[in-house]
Parts: sequence; C-alpha cells; structure tokens
Amino acid sequence: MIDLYGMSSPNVVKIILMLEEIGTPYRFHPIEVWRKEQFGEAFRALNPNSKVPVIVDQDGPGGEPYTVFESGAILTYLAEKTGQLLPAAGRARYDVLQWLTLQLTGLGPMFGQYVHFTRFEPNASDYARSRYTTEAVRLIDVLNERLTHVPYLGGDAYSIADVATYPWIARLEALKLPVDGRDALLRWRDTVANRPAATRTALRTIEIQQAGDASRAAATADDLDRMFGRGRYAHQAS
Ligand SMILES: N[C@@H](CCC(=O)N[C@@H](CS)C(=O)NCC(=O)O)C(=O)O
Repeated sequence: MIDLYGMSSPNVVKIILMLEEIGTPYRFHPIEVWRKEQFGEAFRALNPNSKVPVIVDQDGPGGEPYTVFESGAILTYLAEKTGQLLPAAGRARYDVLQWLTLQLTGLGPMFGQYVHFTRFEPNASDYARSRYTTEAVRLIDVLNERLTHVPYLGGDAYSIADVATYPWIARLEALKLPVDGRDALLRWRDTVANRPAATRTALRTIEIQQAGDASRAAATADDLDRMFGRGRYAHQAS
C-alpha cells in the first residue's frame, strides 16, 4: 500500500497516473498547500523541502515503510520496484531518463514560472511574462520535434518520461499555451489520454480538485505570501 500526499497539481497527477498504470493500491492524503500545511512540522518530517508529492511505501525496502519525495525520484522508485515503465539497462533506459530529466528540470520549473508570472504576480512585468512564455513555448516545440521521430518521449515504448510530461501537456489550452501546428505532440497526447489509467487519473484529479477548492478559496494574503516567498517572507540577496 502506498500513501500519497498531495493536491491536484501536475506534479502530483504524475504520481496518480503512475500508480494507476502499475496497479499498486494507494490512499490519497490531501495537503492544504494554499494554507501553509507544507511548512508545518508534520509535513516537513515527510519532505524537508515542503513540497508535494510525497509517497510513503508501507512495504518499502526491507519490508519497512519508506518515504520518497521529488516526483522524479518517486516515479523511478515505483518503476524499479515494479519493473514497469523504465527499461532495466542500456540505451533505452538512458533515453527515458533524459526525457524524464528534461521534464523535471526544464518543462516543470519553466511552466511553473510561466503560471506564476501570468497568474500570480501582483505587479506583472512584461519582461518576466515574456521570458517564461517564450521558454514554455520553446520547450513545447522541443517535445513536438522529438515526437515527430518517435511515438513516445523515451522512444518506442511508453515510459515514466511520458507519465511525468503528460499532466502538463494535458493542460496546454487551460494554460493558454499554443497547440496549433504541434501535431506530433497532440497525437501523443491523445494516445496517452486514451489509456485507461489516464481516464481513471482524470476522474480522480477532478475529485481531489473539488475537495480542495474550499481550502484554496480560504487562503489568506499571508498564506499566499508564504507560498510564493514574498512580503514578510521574502529574502534579500546580500
Ligand atoms: N521538484 C518538485 C516540485 C514539486 C512542487 O513544485 N510542488 C508544488 C505543487 S505542484 C508545491 O508543493 N507547491 C507548494 C509550495 O511551493 O509551497 C517535484 O517534482 O516533486
């Protein structure tokens, strides 16, 4: 049994999709991220970096419970534990790891900044908006180009690189990012969306989002400042 701590954001949806794909039973525990719960002592005992997702595998290595944070580490852990969605060795494995890492270090953080500066920046600056929009679109085009040559990001087979990337690409229109002309990316997105695990994940995500709406709506200005590191929580460079 896996305990998953999270919300309805793409970094957590990756893990739901993975758990649905590998068929491992899990329990979902909502974390009130908009109300500072990630900074509390109980959550920091799970992840000292104060971010979701986190899993606790009740049947971890040696039969003992084991905690994993960082979505890339979680996907790798679950793939290796079950022998699914990550080739065991060779070029195919490194192909998957490259495209997984691009999601973790490129697409995820850059889309995150794009969302921040287009939705949450109090005094919006054209410079930041343009910088992160440009980088988000550039990354979309990198994926589209890759998918004109291979059916899946890692190559011939569906893998954790696809699982990590799909929840962000599923939201392109909602994020007001361009899809026109990105035919290979859209073909890949449809293929993943039609997987039964992705259908189950979409339904589960809606439930989680609806259950979290009240908590999000109750966020105070101070809660938002804490989450975004601004106001009385901002640090200055020396
Ligand atoms: N690199 C981390 C990023 C996790 C992350 O940014 N989580 C967001 C939700 S998608 C979060 O916990 N935000 C709350 C905060 O930053 O205080 C991962 O891939 O797991």
